[in-house]
Amino acid sequence: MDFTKRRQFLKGAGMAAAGAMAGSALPLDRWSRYGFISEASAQALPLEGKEGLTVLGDRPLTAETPAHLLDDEVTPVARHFIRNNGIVPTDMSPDSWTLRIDGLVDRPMTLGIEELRQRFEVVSYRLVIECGGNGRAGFEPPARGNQWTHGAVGCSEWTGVRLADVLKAAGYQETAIYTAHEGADLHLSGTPGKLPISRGVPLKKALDPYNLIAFEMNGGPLHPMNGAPLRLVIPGWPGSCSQKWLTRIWLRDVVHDGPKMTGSSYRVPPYPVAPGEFVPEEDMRIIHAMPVKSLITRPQSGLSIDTRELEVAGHAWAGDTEVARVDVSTDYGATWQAAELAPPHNPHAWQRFSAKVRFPAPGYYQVWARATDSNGVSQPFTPPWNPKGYLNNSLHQVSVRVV
Ligand SMILES: Nc1nc2c(c(=O)[nH]1)N[C@H]1C(S)=C(S)[C@@H](COP(=O)(O)O)O[C@H]1N2
Ligand SMILES: [Mo]
Repeated sequence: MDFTKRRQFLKGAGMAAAGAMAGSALPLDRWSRYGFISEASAQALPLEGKEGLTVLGDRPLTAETPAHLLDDEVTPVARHFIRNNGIVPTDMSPDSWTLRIDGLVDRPMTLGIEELRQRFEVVSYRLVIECGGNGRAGFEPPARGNQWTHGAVGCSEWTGVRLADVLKAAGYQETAIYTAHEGADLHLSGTPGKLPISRGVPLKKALDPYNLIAFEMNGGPLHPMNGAPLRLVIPGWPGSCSQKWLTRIWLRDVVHDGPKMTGSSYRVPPYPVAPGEFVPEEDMRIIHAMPVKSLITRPQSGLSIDTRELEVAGHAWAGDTEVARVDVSTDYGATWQAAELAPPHNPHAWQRFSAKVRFPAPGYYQVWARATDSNGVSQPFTPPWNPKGYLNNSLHQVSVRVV
């Protein structure tokens, strides 16, 4: 992190430069005014502690990470993307935070963060969170919504308690089939009590032992824009299932129908459609596991090199399953070469791949990567078009000029 630049930046924004610099204790009171501050500082404030992100929008704040800044095996807090749907809560203090577990449970509970730590086993996992709309910018004709390119994805190390353990302790009932998640952020209209987003997952997925109710990110506090002080992490499914600023989980005997669960939100047609084709809303189906995908994080696209050999590297992940292989091509898919592929650090972590490629002659090249999951399903060459522009897992490519 370039501290000098950041200090100047903060001065420019008319703010004290102390405090957040150390990077450990984030000054929550300063962040928390987001949503109630002038437009000039609206962009600057929430991005404190973030580095190199591309802001797509500021109301709500959405920011993605350029592919070459996602090279780390564990995504640094500063480089984890931000997808807000509403106005960030004003109070994120961990000491007074409570989580309510209710609905179809035998023992409804209200738990503080310290209580969660005491009562349940605390575990740390590296877990991929990817926005369901990541890659939307690649659709033609364009799909409305945030025009994410490749960087609405991250794999940080999350520490917390297992969602499954908490649901078991609450005694989920036989009739419960779906979770419903609520957070403390507010609808953009500012209407008190109106939620911007409340999603859920089938109980079967909720009981996956790798879902966390997380209170730490990479061994420190959660970043305010990533859901401090408490969030869900439901890896492998659209990021929207991972409720930030988590206040309540209730169990239901119907498919949850909260904001962004219904209509065409996070839904795709169950059959392939032509680009631009109209799909009736009642045909749209809720997205479950995310498809197999890979991202080239090295080299940065646009590189010029004066050697014939180059190390290509990145990550691959595959929703609820594992990546079995990654192949790379430097000739538009005419020939392929197997990359080295590491096993995941734990289930639902992304997997590192790398390959040494050779360029036969000077010129312009595209390097492509293509991952295949353990079911033998590979990434498509062309984004499978759908009305809301979800699940673009087509091949990532970077360009290289050999001089
Ligand atoms: N309370 C709340 N939780 C939320 C959201 C939100 O707007 N409010 N956005 C969701 C979406 S759409 C995504 S992709 C992820 C993004 O997590 P991140 O911002 O920490 O990267 O958070 C999810 N959880
Ligand atoms: Mo998302």
